[in-house]
Amino acid sequence: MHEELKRIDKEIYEILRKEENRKEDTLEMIPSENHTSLAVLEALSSVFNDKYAEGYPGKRYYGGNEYIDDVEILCQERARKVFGVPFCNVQGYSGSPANMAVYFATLKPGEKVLGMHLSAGGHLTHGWKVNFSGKYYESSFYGVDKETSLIDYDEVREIAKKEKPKLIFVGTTSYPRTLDFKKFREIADSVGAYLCADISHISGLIVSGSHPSPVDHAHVITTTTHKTLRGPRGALIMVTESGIKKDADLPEKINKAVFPGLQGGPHVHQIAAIAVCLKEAMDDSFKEYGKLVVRNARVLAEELVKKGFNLVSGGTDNHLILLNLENKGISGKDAQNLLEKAGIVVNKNAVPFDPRPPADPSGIRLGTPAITTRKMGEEEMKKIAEFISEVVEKRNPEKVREKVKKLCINFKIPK
Ligand code: DSN
Repeated sequence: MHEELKRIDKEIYEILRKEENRKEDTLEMIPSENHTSLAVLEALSSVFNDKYAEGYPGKRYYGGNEYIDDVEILCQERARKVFGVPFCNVQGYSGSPANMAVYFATLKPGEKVLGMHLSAGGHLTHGWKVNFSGKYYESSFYGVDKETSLIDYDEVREIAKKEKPKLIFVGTTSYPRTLDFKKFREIADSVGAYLCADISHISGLIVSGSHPSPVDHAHVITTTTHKTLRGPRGALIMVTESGIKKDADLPEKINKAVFPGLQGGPHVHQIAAIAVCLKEAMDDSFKEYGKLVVRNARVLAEELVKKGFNLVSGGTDNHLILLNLENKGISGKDAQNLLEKAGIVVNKNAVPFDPRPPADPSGIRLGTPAITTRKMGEEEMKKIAEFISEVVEKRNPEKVREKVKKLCINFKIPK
């Protein structure tokens, strides 16, 4: 593989080989990452990369877009089918620009947005002050209950009533529990707001029937395509039937927000690769995959509880686990570094009401999407819980590193 790259640019080739080897003999447990298929990677590294295609199918500003139109139309069709929505824009470069397009389409600068607080598991683009969403829009936040670490829907309702946002985001980056989209819609309706479900973390679970879908509740749905959906980096922006009912022009507004509002030429190679991942997501094996991701996370959570770990909310319903390490006498940053030395790749993460700073918080976030792609199951989850416990309790990453390598050899990344 990569023979031409090796011939032309040995330095990049060598680094690429190192990265391939790193992936192969470590456990990727950052919940927002995955291992994409070779088919997705081949579409990404294709001549589709070369084409400018500003505009939309049939209405391009450049010539030579006959086949590019075919790719984009196919990707749109597959997205509509996979998620069950009447409209999907497939040109968003990634999650943040996709959410930005939703702001552009639904709000004027200075209008109000309500999102989940970053420290409770929200995302920067849901109104955080240092982000465009908090700088150009007036944001307020809901969090989680101090006792249960669960979203308190009554609190969300009260904040919405007081703040009267025009846009509400439901979507999380470190919330291990099921989201009640129906309740969010009721809250949005009570103040006349748009509801945007940002399902970036859980879109693969939704497609596989392992998490309820927001399709009957949200007006707009955004998702990245590279997390549980297991595609290339990229994004989808969907409008539902009820979104069109609320504003018949919403699809057109989303399209205009993406181009010419925010972006120039779409990344056609990315769109082709998204189309491939959506085709893969239609296969029955993907349904099975989503179920296994959740089952693996639950087994891992149960094993970690047995080993005295403190799990935020006590467990998980989805693909991720948030560990509060305060009782283990180690910070999230130190735990991340030690685990990495052992070949277990996780990321430090704030826990709700974290007394520590975001750069060195009390928790780590781990997930099962990538290790499930490697076909690991219940038995391996038990071993991994053992490894994590050994590293955190005994601080002996070198010893665990050998065991991780051995495990990885038996579970090659599918090509
Ligand atoms: N960076 C993503 C994550 O890791 O959850 C969110 O955008």
